[in-house]
Amino acid sequence: MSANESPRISGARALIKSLEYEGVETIFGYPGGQILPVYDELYDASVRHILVRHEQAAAHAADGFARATGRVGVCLATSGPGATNLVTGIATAYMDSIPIVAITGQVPTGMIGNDAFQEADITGITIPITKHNYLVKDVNDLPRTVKEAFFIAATGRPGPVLIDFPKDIQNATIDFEYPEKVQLASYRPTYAGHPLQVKKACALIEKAERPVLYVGGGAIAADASDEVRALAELIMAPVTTTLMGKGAFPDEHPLSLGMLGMHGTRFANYAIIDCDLLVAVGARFDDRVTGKLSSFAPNAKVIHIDVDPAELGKNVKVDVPIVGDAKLILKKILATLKLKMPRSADWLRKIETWKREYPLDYEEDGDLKPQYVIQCINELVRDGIFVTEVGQAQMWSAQYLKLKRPRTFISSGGLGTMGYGFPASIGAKVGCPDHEVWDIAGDGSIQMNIQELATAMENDVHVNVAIINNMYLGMVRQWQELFFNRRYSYTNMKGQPNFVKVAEAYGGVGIEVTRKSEVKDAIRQAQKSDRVTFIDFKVSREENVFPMVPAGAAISEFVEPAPRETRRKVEYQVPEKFRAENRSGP
Ligand SMILES: Cc1ncc(C[n+]2csc(CCOP(=O)(O)OP(=O)(O)O)c2C)c(N)n1
Ligand SMILES: [Mg+2]
Repeated sequence: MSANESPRISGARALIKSLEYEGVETIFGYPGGQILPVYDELYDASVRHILVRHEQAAAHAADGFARATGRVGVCLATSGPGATNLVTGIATAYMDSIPIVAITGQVPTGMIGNDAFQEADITGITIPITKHNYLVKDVNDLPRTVKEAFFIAATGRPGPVLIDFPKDIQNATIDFEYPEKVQLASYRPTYAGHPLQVKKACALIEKAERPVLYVGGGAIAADASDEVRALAELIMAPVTTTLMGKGAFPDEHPLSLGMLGMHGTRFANYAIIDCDLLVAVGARFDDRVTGKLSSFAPNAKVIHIDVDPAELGKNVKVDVPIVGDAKLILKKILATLKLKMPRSADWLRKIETWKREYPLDYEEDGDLKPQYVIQCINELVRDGIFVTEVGQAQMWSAQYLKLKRPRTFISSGGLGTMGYGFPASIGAKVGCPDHEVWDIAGDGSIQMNIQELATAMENDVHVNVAIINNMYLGMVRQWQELFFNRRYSYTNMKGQPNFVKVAEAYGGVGIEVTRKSEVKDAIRQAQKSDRVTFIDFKVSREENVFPMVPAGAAISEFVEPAPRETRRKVEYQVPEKFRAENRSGP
C-alpha cells in the first residue's frame, strides 16, 4: 500500500509496521505502563513477542539472537525500571560490538523532566553504551528513526541503538510511509580499504619470516572467516583467535594456535612474543589479550585491519593501519600478494615444537574435572552453538571446545557479564532453531538470570544448561588463591539451591552428575529431552584455569601450577611483583 492510500495509524502501530519492514520476526520484551500502546498492537501482530522474566534477559536474548544469526536483535521494555534493567544488556552488546535495537517506553513528552512516575532519562543514561540513541518527539519521525536505528546498529562497527518512545507519541497518528533509504550525512563507514595501505601490507607480508594472524570478533562480524583461512593457508601463518574471534578459524586446523592472552595457550602467546609480523583482523588489542603492552609482539611489524578508525593505534603502535571491512580488505590482500614461495619452514616447525611441549592439559586425580565435562560436551554435541556465562567455566569452554565455524561461540567478552549466557542461549536458539544450543554456566552466573527458565519453558525454547558447579565464584576464588593468600572472602557459594529441583519446578528436566562415568549419559539424556535441561555437574571445587598470565605481566610470564605432590603445601608460583599490582580483577 502506498502512503497515499494508507489510513492514519498510531505511532505504536507504525513501530510494528516499521519492524515488519525491517524483516523482524521475533522480539524479546516485558510490558509496563508507558509502553502499553505498543503492547496493544503486539496483541495481534505478526511479529512474535517472547515474554522474558526480567528486562536484562530481553537485551541478552536479543544479543544472543544477533550473535547466532548475524541479524539485528530487538528488545522492548517500559520506561523507568524497565529501561534501566536493559542497561547491563546494552552495555554488554556495546562492549562486544553486537547489533541490537532496544526500544523503551517513556513518559509523555509534556512530563519529561518532571520526575514523573517511572521516568528515567534512558537516552542520557545510555549515551556511553550505545552506538547511537533517539528520543522520538514527533510521531512523523518514527519510521525514519527505526530505519536509521537498524542501519546504524548493523553497519560499520556494529553496536546497540536505543529508541526512547514517549507514550503520547505512541498514541499520536501518522500517515505511514517507510523510507527506502537512510540519509545520514555524518555517518559513512569506510569499507573499501585504502589501496596504498593494502599494498604496504602486502609488502610486509611478502617480507615476513614469522607471521601470525591475530583474529578478533570483527572478523566474524565482517563474515571474513573464509578469507582469514585463505590468507593463513596461502602464507602459511599460524592463527590465534581472541575470545570474541573464537570460531572465525577452525580450532583443529593445523595452523590454529587457539586463544591468546591471559588464559590463552602457551604456544599462542609464545608465537606472539616471537613473531616478526602480526596481522590483526577485527581485534582491538584488549588488555586481557596483550598483557603488558610494551612486551606484546615486541619484534613485530603490525598490520591492523579494522572498520572502526578509532581502534587503530589506540593501544599499540601500528605500522600499517587499514580502515575498512575485513572481508573486502583480505580479498584485496589475497589478490595483490606476490609470494616468493616456499618460505622457510622453520617458523612452523618451532610452533609445532611449542605445541608438543606445552599442550593444553589438566591433571586427572579421580575427581570430576570441569575440563573433562567440557571435552565430553565437545565430543557429543555436533554442530552446536555454545553460549557461556562468565568465569572459569567460560575460560575452559574457550580452551576446550573445538569449533569449526563462526557464530557458534557466544560469550560476553568485553563486559564479562555474569547472567548473560542463559538468556543469550534462548535468543540463539530462537534465531537458530535447528541447532543444538548449550549454555555452559558457572553455578554463580546461572543464578543471575535463572528465572528465564520460565521464558524458555513457556516458549518451547529447548536449550540445555551445563552447570559447572564448583560451589564457588570460581574465577574470583582463583584470584584470591593466587594473589590474596587463599583468603576466600565471600566466594564460597554456601547457600546454593538444588538446581535439579529448580529446573523441575519450572517444568524442565534436572540431572545431577557427580561421577566421571555419568557425564556422557547425562549429556545424551539432555540431547534427547524435549524440554530445557539443567545438568548440575558437581566438579572438583578448587580447580584453576591454566595457563594463566597475571594481569599486567607480559603474556609469556605464566603462573606455574605447583607440582601435584606439593599441592596445598606450596603456593602457586606467582612472581612476587604481581601480587600487589594485581588490581584489575576478574
Ligand atoms: C555481573 C557480574 N558481577 C560480578 C562479576 C565478577 N566475576 C567474574 S567471574 C566471577 C565468578 C563467577 O562464578 P561462577 O559463575 O560460579 O563461575 P566459575 O568461575 O566458578 O566457573 C565473578 C563474581 C562479573 N563478571 N559479572
Ligand atoms: Mg562457580
